[in-house]
Amino acid sequence: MVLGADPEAIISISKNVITNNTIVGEGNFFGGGIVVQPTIDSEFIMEGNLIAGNSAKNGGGMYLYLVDPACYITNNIISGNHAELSGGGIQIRDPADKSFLSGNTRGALYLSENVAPAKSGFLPVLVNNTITGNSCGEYGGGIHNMVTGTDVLMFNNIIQGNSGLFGNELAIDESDILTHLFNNNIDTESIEGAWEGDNNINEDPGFYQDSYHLTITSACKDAGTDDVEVDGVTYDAPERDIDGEERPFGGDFDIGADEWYPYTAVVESPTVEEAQLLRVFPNPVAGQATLEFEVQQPGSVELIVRDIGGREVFAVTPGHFEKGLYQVRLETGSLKGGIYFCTLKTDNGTSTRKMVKVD
Ligand SMILES: [Ca+2]
Ligand SMILES: [Ca+2]
Repeated sequence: MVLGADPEAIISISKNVITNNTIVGEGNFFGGGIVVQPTIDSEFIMEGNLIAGNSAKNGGGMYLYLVDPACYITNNIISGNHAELSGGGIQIRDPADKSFLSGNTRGALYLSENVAPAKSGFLPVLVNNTITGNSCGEYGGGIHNMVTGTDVLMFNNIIQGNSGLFGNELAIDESDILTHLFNNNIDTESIEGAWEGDNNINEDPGFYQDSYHLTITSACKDAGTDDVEVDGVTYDAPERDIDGEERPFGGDFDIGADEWYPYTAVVESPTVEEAQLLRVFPNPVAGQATLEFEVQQPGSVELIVRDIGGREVFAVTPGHFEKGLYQVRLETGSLKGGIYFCTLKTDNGTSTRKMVKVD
């Protein structure tokens, strides 16, 4: 898509699902999932999108061409995209690079910006994205950064499990600009090109079975940062995660698109017609209990666990839940042995289950 807007406008692309698109042919094709090319220098925000399973010659997941480098890309999941050449997940590019015209090609997220420095003084920022399982045949399995006109900042991102010939996770072409990397989960040994930064980790992300929600033992929990300062400008991490949940939860910001909460949406639409409103398992329980419940109509949900004396020992505060099946994981290790009552309140009614804790 080509976006035209008032220079004062903010262009926003959010909460789209862009999957399984392919561009094929003999030409030099960019952006299997999405091509974004603003025509004038508006600020650009891209958040909460799922871009998966797309392919192209370059920029398998996404090709982004920015006139003004001020862009904020956050809470996106970019997974399983493929570029025949470079930028399996994302490619960031500068139109001054004539190779763009001569068929020299690049890979999955393809970000491009103009040679002119940002009027706003802001850098392109990638923060709290989950970029996994992308691949390409040349530069940058996860991200290929070809920008020459400005520094680029990446923090709190998971960039793991991508593969490319040069730079499995990240390839950086230009050594005259700086790619700033802070608090990412990335194997920095595998980066092709020059970068600077600190507090990056290289750990198994510890995903839940949906491959982007974090589990309770994930190394990404509380390993992010609330902001990063570059050249006197402070860049903030997003206030909410891909689920719309507030950041931070617990001690600090998490790395990736998900902020870990004790509950997780596990499927979007339940298929079990006669699903019980609330299930508790295992039961009896000694360690971690799972409380599973179905929300049949979008609305308010409250989950409370009380001991036999009626004292509240655990609660998920009332909040808006979309239709779906959810699981709450409850650590019962600190609870005394005995009988507990788990109560789910939804707009449709109340469901209570007995849970037996054994020491
Ligand atoms: Ca946290
Ligand atoms: Ca979350």
